[in-house]
Amino acid sequence: MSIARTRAKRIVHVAILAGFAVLSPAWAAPTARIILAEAAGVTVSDAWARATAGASANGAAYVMLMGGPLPDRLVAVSTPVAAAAQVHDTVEDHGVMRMRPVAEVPIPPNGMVTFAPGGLHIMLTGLKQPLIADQSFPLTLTFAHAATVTVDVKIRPLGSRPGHDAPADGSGDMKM
Ligand SMILES: [Cu+2]
Repeated sequence: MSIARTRAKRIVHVAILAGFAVLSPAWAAPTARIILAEAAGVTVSDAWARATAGASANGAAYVMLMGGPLPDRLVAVSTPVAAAAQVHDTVEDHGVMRMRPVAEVPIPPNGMVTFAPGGLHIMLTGLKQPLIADQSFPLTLTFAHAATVTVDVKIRPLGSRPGHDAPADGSGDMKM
């Protein structure tokens, strides 16, 4: 009974998304933002990372997630350029900014989740190659419901700030 209901809900979900895709092609988006990939129900855009200095073993990547009509969750990230990729958040602990792993990132319906320096980021540990400005690398995002999607992460020069549409977080010297 419950399995049948879940399947029925999933079919409706897919049908709604298919209709949405037909009515709202990416080129009709009102903003100038480059849509890198549109998973079923979750849109991933503005994927970027800072170039790494020297032989740094770690890096960080940032994305913008736009929720679809139903709630979803980002449950895993991976990339061939690092031994491990994991979502981290940045929290203040007695005046000290610390990073902590985040198992899942909730994506509210039609809500936007912005990864940015000083906040949510995708920690890349054990980099297998330096991240060189103006190059890019693939990043795969796995969601609880939406289809898995792989986006191209643009590497920006060291010290670059988030895109114009990301909030200024005043994180100053935060590197991750
Ligand atoms: Cu981190």
